[in-house]
Amino acid sequence: AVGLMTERIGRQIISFRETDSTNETAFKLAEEGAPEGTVVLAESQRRGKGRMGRRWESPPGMNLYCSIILRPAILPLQAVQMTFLSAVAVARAVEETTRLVPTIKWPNDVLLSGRKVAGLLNEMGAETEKVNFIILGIGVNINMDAGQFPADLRSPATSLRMETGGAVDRKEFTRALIRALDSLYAAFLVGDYGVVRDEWLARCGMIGRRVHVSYRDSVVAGVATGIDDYGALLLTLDDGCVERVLAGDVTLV
Ligand code: BT5
Repeated sequence: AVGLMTERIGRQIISFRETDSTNETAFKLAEEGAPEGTVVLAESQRRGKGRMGRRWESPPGMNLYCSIILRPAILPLQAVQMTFLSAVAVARAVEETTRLVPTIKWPNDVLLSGRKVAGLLNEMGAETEKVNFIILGIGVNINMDAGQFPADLRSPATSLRMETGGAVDRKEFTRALIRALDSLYAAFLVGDYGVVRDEWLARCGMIGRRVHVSYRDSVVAGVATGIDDYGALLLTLDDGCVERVLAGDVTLV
């Protein structure tokens, strides 16, 4: 399909009625040489993916499932900056289309009223020291109703419609998201990652708060004080030491 009049992202948009996972489709297209900025959209996913083998609920006709191919000249270590970029873009698009003010939860959630409205799953095709491509995977619950979530997600998850009380135009949201991604990515490419980081920190609901981070069998407790350029959450422990947390699930305590 013909794309939007953006600089890079969305100049080519490929839409599917159904895929296993837009991330997997985009990954294959990227390996076959699809250009930077290609956007893969699907009406539904048979096996929408979350992190660590988890599932992303992807019913047809009401939400946004999209994956974007980027080819930034960065080190694999810096790839996580792209997750922050996509979180900020989702937050901007939510604000623009609904006037609601979302918060970001490290590392990859966007929340409304403390409930997850969007999830991000970025994947990378890389050699040892070089990123070949990055897939930004973005799932946003747009018009899903409470009853359409599996029972265990009814309280931790939400949708734009559940928060605003009215249907939200999916096309309009998608356009707002792509424009936000395009402009943040343009800033990123000219060396302005600081813009992304500062807006991410301003929108992050947990900076300055006491949190628990659990990863596999261990839990670390401390005050979330920031993020570094490699995506780590900076946690000030009770003894004053700063710990860099690279992965895990955070809860406010
Ligand atoms: C994520 O993982 O939040 C990443 C989700 C990324 C989804 C997009 S959709 C387009 C692209 N293609 C893909 O295949 N994936 C990406 P994680 O932090 O691991 O959270 C997953 C957990 O969120 C699940 O275990 C559930 O508890 C919960 N969950 C599942 N579906 C949800 C939904 N639709 N809304 C809110 N929460 C959900």
